[in-house]
Amino acid sequence: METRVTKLLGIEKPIIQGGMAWVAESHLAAAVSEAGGFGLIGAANAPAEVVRNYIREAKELTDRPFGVNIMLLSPFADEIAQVVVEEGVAAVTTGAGNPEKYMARWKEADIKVIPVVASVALAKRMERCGADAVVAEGTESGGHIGQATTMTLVPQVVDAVSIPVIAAGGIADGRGFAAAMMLGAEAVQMGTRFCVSDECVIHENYKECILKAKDIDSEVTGRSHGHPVRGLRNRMTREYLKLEAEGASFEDLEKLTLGGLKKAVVDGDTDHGSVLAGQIAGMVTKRQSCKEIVDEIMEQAERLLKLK
Ligand code: TUI
Repeated sequence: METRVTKLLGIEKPIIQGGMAWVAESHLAAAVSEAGGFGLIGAANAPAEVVRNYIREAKELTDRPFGVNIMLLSPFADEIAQVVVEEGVAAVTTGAGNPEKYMARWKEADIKVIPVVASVALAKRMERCGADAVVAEGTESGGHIGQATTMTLVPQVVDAVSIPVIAAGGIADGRGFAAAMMLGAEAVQMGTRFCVSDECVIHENYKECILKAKDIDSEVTGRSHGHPVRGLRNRMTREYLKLEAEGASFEDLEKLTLGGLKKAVVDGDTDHGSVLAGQIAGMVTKRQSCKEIVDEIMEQAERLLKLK
């Protein structure tokens, strides 16, 4: 399936893997790119040299293009913005902020720039600054989220900009893919489904939580301090939401989530850690390789879209 996004990124299939913090490392990114999609390394809060090593590792694992997601709240964002130039990555996506100050440098280095946006206003601004595409990410997503749903955000962003739009949030199969295309998207970005892929190196307990999750098992913590984050309900989110409802301070709430993602992803402590996942976790029920995931979604979507 060819779209402006497949041409932009030099890929066969318009499926991008989300640059998930602590989850999206070199093996996952390389496996998705090898499957014909576009893999991303999630820089999250990692130091620049750790990200550089991930990039070099991914280069060893695949000759296909892959990218890096830069989480703009990271204290290392400035350094990582330079590392991607030095390492010549194919594309950069950004999250949780406005990447404007880096755009000229990335464009000069011929890096494709694809900011993740949660509003029409930021999408338009990114287009004006020279973005090659945007990911319109709905509130169904896991992790740090905006307010609009994928169903409402994607067509409004599509109408507002001329650059290609990639839909994210609540997409995990061929039906979601086809629906996103109907809304005007030219690719999808998925996170939660790739978390349970064979190549994803996260702790088994984390994968089990996603596989067992039902439709309404995610919660949003942090709304009161302006950084809403979606993850699966557990002991930590229950405690967090209780304290948040009682008006606890940002500092007290932070104590509950500090290091929480590492706790869940690396140590497998899914009671006290942050098990970030999207609302679609309820539909993610099987373990497969990245190739099986990508092929199954494309097959189903092409049938639905009557391209086959
Ligand atoms: O960034 C994400 N998802 C993430 S980042 C992350 S690590 C983290 N953990 C706790 C708190 C904060 C970050 C886990 N998941 N997705 C992309 C995304 N970007 N979603 C929403 C946004 C966004 C929101 C507001 C982008 C820009 C924005 O406003 C920027 C501006 O200046 O107008």
